Amino acid sequence: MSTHRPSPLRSTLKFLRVAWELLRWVRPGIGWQAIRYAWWRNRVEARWPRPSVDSPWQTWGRVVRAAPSERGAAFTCERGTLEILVLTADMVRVSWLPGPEPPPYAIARPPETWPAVDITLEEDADGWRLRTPALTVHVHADGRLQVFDAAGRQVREDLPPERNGHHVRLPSRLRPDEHLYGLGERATHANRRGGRYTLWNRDPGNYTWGDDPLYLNIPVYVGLHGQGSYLVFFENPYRATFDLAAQDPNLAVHHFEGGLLRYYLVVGTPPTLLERYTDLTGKPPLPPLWALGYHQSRYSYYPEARVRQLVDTFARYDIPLEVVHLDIHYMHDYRVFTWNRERFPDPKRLASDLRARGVRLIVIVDPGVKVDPRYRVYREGHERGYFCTLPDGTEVHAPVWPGWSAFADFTRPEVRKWWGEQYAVFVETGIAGFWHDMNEPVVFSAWGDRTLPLCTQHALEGQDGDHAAAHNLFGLQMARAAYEGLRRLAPDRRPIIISRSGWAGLQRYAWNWTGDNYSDWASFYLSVPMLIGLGLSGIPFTGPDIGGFQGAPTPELYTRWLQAGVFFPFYRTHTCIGTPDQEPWAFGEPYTRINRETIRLRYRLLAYIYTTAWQAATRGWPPVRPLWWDHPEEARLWDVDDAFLFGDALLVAPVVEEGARWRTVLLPPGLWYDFWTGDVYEGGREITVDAPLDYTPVFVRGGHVVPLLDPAANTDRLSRERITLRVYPPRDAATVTSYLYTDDGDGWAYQEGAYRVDRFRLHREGSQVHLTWESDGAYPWPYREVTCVWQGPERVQEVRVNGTPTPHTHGTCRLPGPGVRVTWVLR
Ligand code: MIG
Repeated sequence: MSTHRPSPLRSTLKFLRVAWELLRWVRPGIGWQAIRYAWWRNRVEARWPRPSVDSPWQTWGRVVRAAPSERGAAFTCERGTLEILVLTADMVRVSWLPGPEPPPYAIARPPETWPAVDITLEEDADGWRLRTPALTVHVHADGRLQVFDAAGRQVREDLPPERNGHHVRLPSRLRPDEHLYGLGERATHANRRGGRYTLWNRDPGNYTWGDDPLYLNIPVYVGLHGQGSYLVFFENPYRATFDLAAQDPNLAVHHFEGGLLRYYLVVGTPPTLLERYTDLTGKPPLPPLWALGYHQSRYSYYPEARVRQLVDTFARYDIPLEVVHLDIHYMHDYRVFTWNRERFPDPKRLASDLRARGVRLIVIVDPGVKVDPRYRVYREGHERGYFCTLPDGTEVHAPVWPGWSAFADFTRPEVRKWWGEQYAVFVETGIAGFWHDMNEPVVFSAWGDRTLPLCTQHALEGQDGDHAAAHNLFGLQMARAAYEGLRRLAPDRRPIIISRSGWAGLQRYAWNWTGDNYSDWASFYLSVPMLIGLGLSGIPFTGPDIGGFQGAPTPELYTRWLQAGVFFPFYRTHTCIGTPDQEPWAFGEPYTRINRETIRLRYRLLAYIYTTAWQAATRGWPPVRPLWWDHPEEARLWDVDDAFLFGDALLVAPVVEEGARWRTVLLPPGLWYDFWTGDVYEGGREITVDAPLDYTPVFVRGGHVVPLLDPAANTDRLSRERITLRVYPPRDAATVTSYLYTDDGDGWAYQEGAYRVDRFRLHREGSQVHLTWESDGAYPWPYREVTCVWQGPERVQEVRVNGTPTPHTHGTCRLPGPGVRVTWVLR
């Protein structure tokens, strides 16, 4: 059987590392708990074993007949049924029955609610063809499926699936040039082809290139080749192994250790794929604006005086700061939903004092509830029977930070409701957001898989199942419990939860961060393909620990990482316990000065970044995108791991090499401007640019308007006094549209129309460049002063605003506001 087994040497090293951590930082007793737990877990797993799998693999046999169904077709096979459901013209759902219905957690929109699609079913000598206006599924008599786009190009080919007991596997044929992206969080190249991946949420300890799996696995990927692109999502949360041409160079084998073989296939361009996938699994809610600011964290800032001092120091250095994170030491003995009153005697006061200075607090929340009858949360959960049990009803206890702990069964609605209510203590205290850690779930186990016993029972919304069925859903349902609780507790605010683990659909409730990386250049580099992969898996809001978690970054590494992080949706420095200081000023000059300017750049870009968040919320498009996002036909871009697009207009080329003061960048086709120097480049080729320590190369796509805020001072960082519109003229007559989304920055009034979208359309006509500025929505234009900065290389002879010549300097002028038409007359 092909499950992932770490080598004995590796597990021993891991054990020693965990034991060392425990001895050093927790209390000696917990090392014994980890040994006792592992021993107990082995015993209970032996007592309630998983069903064995030893029959030979069997296909579904031949397809013998087909019949149209309500919105698709059912194909009767010798040993089961293939059911194809058409959800949209470009998305079908394929189910190989029999098999247990998956728990209802990933899908945000049930099949019967999608508008009807025109479909036809035809039979010929070669099998059956199910056609929609956008695709054709060709079902062969042996159970093979070919999927074609509207132009008749084959985009995907699935071979006959097989089953063995409760295991199922699907082999798919890959084209020689096919590239595969996604699978959630992966410590590898953005193109996952050639690897073998396990889908089982896991705390790897610290990780680097090649470690697999990590905390957040999602069985979704985008396939890209010369004939087109598609997305496939397997709605099956069981542990799985995806061999993406690791063994056979042209075969992907998807093996699930249980559950129904059901998958969704979408055919289209990359933006459509993500839009459809998030129509299916849900769009992320629009985050509050403040969450896009700069976050400072460490394991852990305490006591209160140190937190205050931290905020003072940011102010003293005049470095913008939005959020401080409190790690596990704020709790009383690691009891979740409590405060250590010696370290934090008056958290409410602390929160309001910081708030008065424009700084918010986010606290960590772990799922393990300390087993202690005198502790209210445990007592309540225990008395109501809300914690996970074994088949005989015994509560499952496992050691985590608080020692022996119990784990709520988040797959029950009443348990989620109860858990969600616990956040009241923090909401009343003025805590702004929550950081969900350890929710794979991970437990301290001296050997074996560091999670709950597989025979742990979960309700799964009444379907009932064990931990093999529910493990990958634990973090997702914990995030849901918190999100739904916060919507009730603070109905006027947009919840912020940052979750380490999760599954398909996590984006509906939470952001993510990429866990315990290292403070080295390789891990910095790795953060780029990781974010690209998460974005293509439907998780747009994520970011790595800037500067690295384990170890100490060199000043240069920290500075470079912070520069790249300006363009990561979640922008947070975080570091482990026992590491040296990792604040933006901790490395002395010239780094402090550079880091200050870097974080200010984040704030200057905030209106643009907020607009990328709005695109994520409305279209499902990740802010961090691969270079091929709008040029999937450009094969040269398919393997780029060290650059990315950020929103519609920007291309970011981080400096991921120590000592480098220049780098090469492969530009996608089109016209590109250097954000810093204004130099103009024709894309579709590789260029070499300067990359001084002061900044990271960034490019702007020709035809775009980039809004920059102009915070007068740190304290004024979210001010809407002044805005600059940088105009990057296009090369030709084709009109390019740029968007700027604005609303209150928090709350839900935007859903009642209190938002605005400003659209800037640029096009060139002979020796003139025209900008039209139109707007939608009821929210008033908030900026008092608008400056329009001409970024073209051409000399400007005259600028006309609504036809009237206007004073300008090299094309740069003041604008009255929305609704204007501007013309630059070039020399
Ligand atoms: O076992 O809460 O990934 O960000 O600082 C370590 C302490 C537990 C792991 C998280 C990390 C956090 C740390 N946690």
